[in-house]
Amino acid sequence: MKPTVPGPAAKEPAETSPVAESLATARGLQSGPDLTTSQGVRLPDTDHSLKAGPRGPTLLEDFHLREKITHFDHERIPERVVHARGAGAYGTFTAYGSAASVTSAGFLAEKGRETEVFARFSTVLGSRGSADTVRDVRGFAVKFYTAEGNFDLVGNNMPVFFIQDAIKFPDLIHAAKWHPDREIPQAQTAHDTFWDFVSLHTEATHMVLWAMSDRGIPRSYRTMEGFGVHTFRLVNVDGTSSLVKFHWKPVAGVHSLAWEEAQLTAGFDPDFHRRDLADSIDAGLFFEYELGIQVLPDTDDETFEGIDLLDPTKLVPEELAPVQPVGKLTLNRNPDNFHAETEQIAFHIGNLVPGIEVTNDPLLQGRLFSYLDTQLSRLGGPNFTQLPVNRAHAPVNDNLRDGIHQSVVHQGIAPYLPNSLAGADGPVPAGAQSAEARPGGEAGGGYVNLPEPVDGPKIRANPVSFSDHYSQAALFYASLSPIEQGHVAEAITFELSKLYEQPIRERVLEVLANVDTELTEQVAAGLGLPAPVGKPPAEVTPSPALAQIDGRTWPVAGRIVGVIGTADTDVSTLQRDLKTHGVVVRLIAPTGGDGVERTFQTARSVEFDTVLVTSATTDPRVAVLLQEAYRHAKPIGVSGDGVRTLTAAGIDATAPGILPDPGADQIVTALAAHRVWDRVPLLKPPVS
Ligand code: HDE
Repeated sequence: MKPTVPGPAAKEPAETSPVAESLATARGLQSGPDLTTSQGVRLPDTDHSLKAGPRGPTLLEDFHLREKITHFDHERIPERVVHARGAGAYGTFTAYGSAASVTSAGFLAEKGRETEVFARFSTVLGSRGSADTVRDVRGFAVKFYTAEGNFDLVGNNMPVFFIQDAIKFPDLIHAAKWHPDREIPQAQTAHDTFWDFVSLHTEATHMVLWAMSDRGIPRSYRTMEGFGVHTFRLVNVDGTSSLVKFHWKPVAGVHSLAWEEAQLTAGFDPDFHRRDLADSIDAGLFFEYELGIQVLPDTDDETFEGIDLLDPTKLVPEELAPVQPVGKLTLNRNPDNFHAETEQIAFHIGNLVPGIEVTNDPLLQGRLFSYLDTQLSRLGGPNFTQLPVNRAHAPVNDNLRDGIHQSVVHQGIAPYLPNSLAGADGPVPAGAQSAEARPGGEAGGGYVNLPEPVDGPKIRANPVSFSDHYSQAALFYASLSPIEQGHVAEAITFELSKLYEQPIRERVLEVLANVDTELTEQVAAGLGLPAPVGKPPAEVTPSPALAQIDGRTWPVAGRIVGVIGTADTDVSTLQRDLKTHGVVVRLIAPTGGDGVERTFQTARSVEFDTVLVTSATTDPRVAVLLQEAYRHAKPIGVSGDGVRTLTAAGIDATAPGILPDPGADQIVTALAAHRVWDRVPLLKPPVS
């Protein structure tokens, strides 16, 4: 049963869009009141196989049994080699028109133009069935079904990457995934091979700090930033190019789980993020992000303020190049079928449209090969672009033919160019010609690359600037708020504590010593090791935009308040008042009953952003729930006899963020700050 969540009614998708039409056709392919075989033969009995008498052997001639079992045997497809665990949704991207000066891509340039999208969020390391809340990088992949063809922005929730050259990707992933002998640990970086690799391969240092920061454990896909990571090249209608970095800015702000909360959630609700996405959309509490670009001059050296723009381990601080908003994405429709849509969607960084080009970033260059290639084995052949979720909205006429699972019935006899047998209006394309060459002379608008000169000796090498592995790691760490810095130290200490090999711990400390002395000392102290002395970069100018705890407040839609009471507690007024802010209220009582959504047995703190305790109980499960909420710096409201419950749990009712008799407004104000940051200094420091 779906939970009752407030909010405006979920919007029905516009049934007129091309994707909706192709999906509607796909949905309609199976209908009718009777069960049939896949050949359409009606079946009166699907519960008994055909046997020689009730006790006899099963007969080979039972075509229904054989078809049913055979199809079942082949229900699974290979999971993605990385990013296997994910969830997705459809949405609409609306352009502000502000990008018109830098790109001819219509879906960005034309003010008000709406483009349908599918977004898939993912973890990187875990298998399909792993938990959502593990510490990991999150994928943030968006397919824009534009009128000029599909454009895929296949990004992550962190702006840099572990490696500079695609050729290292198999090494990185072999080190980061489970150990090959026992296939453990699942969806974790807290193991020897990961830290072995990243401590030997120091260009990973910057990204490792991002992964160990709060960005590695987002509260929701709704509260994650997204980044294209690489530098792209945009070209406007005049043929002028700029270098750009893509950013997704969540309207709800950046918000993360506490580490203990993330670990508990992996057990209590491994589907935490995908459930949040699906339930929120069902409730009309849509996920929203602004797309922004940092625009940088396309100079010969492809460098900006000393930052090599082809190096994917480097970011450009927003203070040096502001992120300019160019449009808004609203995710507003759940897929109907996980396999058909979320599992079969095929992203490819080479899905580009006119006005958007790639650069020579060697990580990006290798990705251009990988994505198409991986779909061939994952989706079983070259015709995966015909699957409804992958189909372009723009007309497709590609002269590609045949292959496994071909579902187009091609017409004509001349799928080649040049030809003299296909008429201009015929089913076979006349060719990707310029406007002049087209019959009727209509605008060409095809994809034409900027004629960039390419020159250089054949060589396996990186630019010299790529050898700076520490200055931006230091920049990132120095830019975090003190609370976030503490979390980084705790996370690294936690992960290194899990290693078997002491020399790897020591080597990581030596790497950290080149980033920040205090961080190195904290981690070393937590591990009981001496802190090596390194040479952190002498000068770092912090970039405040990299901190996520910065005193700002955010919209609270989608947050959940748990009310601890009895089956008789009336939460209707609070529910009504908070509903206007998109906040969900759940009653937690000793046993089930009318309006009770969780019992003391089924409730756990991780499900709630705020807890309101209204009745007296000494139930130890409630004490644990409150203690966790307190430790995770969540606002806690107290009313009536609730104060006795709080005291029994050993919580000081005068501590920061304990709200006496809070009304909806106070709860909203507290939630808008994400957590009670003032309480953090009172909590026992885990690293000592
Ligand atoms: Fe990917 N990556 N990747 N990646 N990646 C895949 O494609 C690859 C990289 C990213 O929701 C695979 O269809 C190489 C950076 C996302 O379906 C595969 C390299 C970034 C997703 C692949 C990278 C990403 C993938 C696996 C180094 C952020 C999930 C299945 C050169 C900018 C997309 C698939 C989805 C998926 C290869 C590095 C993002 C194997 C070789 C950097 C979000 O093709």
